[in-house]
Amino acid sequence: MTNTVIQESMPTTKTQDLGNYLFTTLRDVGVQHCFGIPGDYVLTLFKTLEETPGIQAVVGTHEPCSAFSADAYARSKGLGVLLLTYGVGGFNVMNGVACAYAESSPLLVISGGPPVQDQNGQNPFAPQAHHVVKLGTSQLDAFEQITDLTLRIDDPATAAERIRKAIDHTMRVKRPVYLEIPTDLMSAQILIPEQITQQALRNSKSLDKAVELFRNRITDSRTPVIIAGVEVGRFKLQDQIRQLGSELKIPIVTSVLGKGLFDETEVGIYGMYGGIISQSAEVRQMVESADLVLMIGMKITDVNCGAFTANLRQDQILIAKSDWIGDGYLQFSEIIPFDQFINKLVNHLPFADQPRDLPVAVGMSYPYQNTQMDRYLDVLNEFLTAEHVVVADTGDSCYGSLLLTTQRENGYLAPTFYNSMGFAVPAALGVQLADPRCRPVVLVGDGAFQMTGVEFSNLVAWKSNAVVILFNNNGFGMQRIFVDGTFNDIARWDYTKIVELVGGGQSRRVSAPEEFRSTLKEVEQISDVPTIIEVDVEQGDISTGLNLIGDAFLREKRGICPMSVDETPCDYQNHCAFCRAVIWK
Ligand SMILES: Cc1ncc(C[n+]2csc(CCOP(=O)(O)OP(=O)(O)O)c2C)c(N)n1
Ligand SMILES: [Mg+2]
Repeated sequence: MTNTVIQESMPTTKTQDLGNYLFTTLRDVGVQHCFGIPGDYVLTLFKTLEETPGIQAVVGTHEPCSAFSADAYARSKGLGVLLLTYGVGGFNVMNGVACAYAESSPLLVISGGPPVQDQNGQNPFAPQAHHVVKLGTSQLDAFEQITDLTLRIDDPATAAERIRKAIDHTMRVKRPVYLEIPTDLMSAQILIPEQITQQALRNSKSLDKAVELFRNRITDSRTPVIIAGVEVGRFKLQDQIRQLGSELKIPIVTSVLGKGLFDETEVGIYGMYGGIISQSAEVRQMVESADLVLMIGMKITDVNCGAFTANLRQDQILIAKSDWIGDGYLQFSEIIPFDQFINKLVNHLPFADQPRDLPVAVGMSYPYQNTQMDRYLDVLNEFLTAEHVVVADTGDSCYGSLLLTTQRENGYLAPTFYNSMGFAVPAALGVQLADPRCRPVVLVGDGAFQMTGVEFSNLVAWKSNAVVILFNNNGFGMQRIFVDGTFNDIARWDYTKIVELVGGGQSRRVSAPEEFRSTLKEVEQISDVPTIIEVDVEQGDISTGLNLIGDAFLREKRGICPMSVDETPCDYQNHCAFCRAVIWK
């Protein structure tokens, strides 16, 4: 039997306003906020949204901000929604949607579009509508490159089914989907089938074989380790992975992109592994010496392998992720749904008596005290509790904070793979609206803050208690370690004045770790408004985390093996990292 998706639809009986159907369906799957900026191509939908109870619009300061907010919301809630006007709105979010694609975030992009009859109009006398760049199809075509599926509504008879398909697909594949709704159909009465798109997955022989392979290899292993990757969070499989770890006595670490999937102080969780950027030398040693490494939901990216320093052999590895279930050599030929596979594996527990014991906890606290950034991060580490989600922007904020110990499930959020600047301040809004019980701790550089920091305005408007920590090192610090020049200098702003500009929040400025500690103590007590703390960092000072990964990347860029410290080829002769050996060969 094959693993086909069967879609069925039943005869239609009733009709409903399109917008009303769209927003009530979204609300029924748990979406309470839609992010975006109105424009005349989408105003009708914004009005319907306003009139629909239980779901509301969050209007950003700039569409790129809305995209990051919706991405963060999607990662936390399981579905995020962008609502945009055509052209100016659509093209403005493309970087954020690309980020969501790269980082496997279930983001539904809904854009208004030109009326149906205008879309492919060849009439030379028809005036071209504003915001339409080339053709009425251009925006949809562009989104094909950065989404998993593009759909346009063109008929009231099939509109409901397409809306349902767009929502289901986004939630199933955990990637962005683009849905375009022409202005002339936005308030159309659409036909609602009694039952739409039922999906059934048949059992598959490959699924059973894959479970058997994993079971046998785990049973034979004496020192297995699980690396839990980002997809474990997207598919919300943390409990299943915990169960695997505890019943089979297998220590669990996360990958770099999976950082924060678990409370990092939890029993059975041993921190983050990523070659040179591992949370401690002991974590690295434990993973690299394991006789079986179960990579579960882990993307194979340069950052995830610690810039090619992850020292794992192909024969050590078993892989289970959405596009590959198998070992380091062979993938099962049929696509097996990742979550179905994990659930089936867990349902067979325990496989046999496990003679193993979990290792004792390994050192994980922030281990470096070398630089000013290290000392700031060390102070921050003292303050992190089960309430905090660390939201890190690209730059030293991200690479430095990888070595923090977060104490909450889903306690770390960053664009660690796609690495877009400008993510963190808007993402803090998204993650807190998705989960009002969390308190975001935003780490952002001065450069990234200049891109989207004005979204602090919405943190104020939505009464967030986020703490925005802005590391001001006078420019693009991370770029300086690769190639420096005046292009890495940026204008010096008085960042604390943002609270005057937007009319709310509190601000502080500190210039030494001790002062940072007393300020954090004070800010802990501020519960009703966001705070921004500008932290002075000497130009050129970077954290040990950034130094380690930056150095490995620098070697790779120069064609030197990142694994060999003395610049001679390593034992593996340019096949040093598992990612190169296994996936890229
Ligand atoms: C949108 C975007 N533009 C450019 C870059 C390239 N880039 C990566 S890090 C960086 C500098 C970041 O500066 P800042 O936010 O101040 O953080 P720092 O490196 O100083 O810690 C730049 C320009 C990027 N990653 N994303
Ligand atoms: Mg900077």
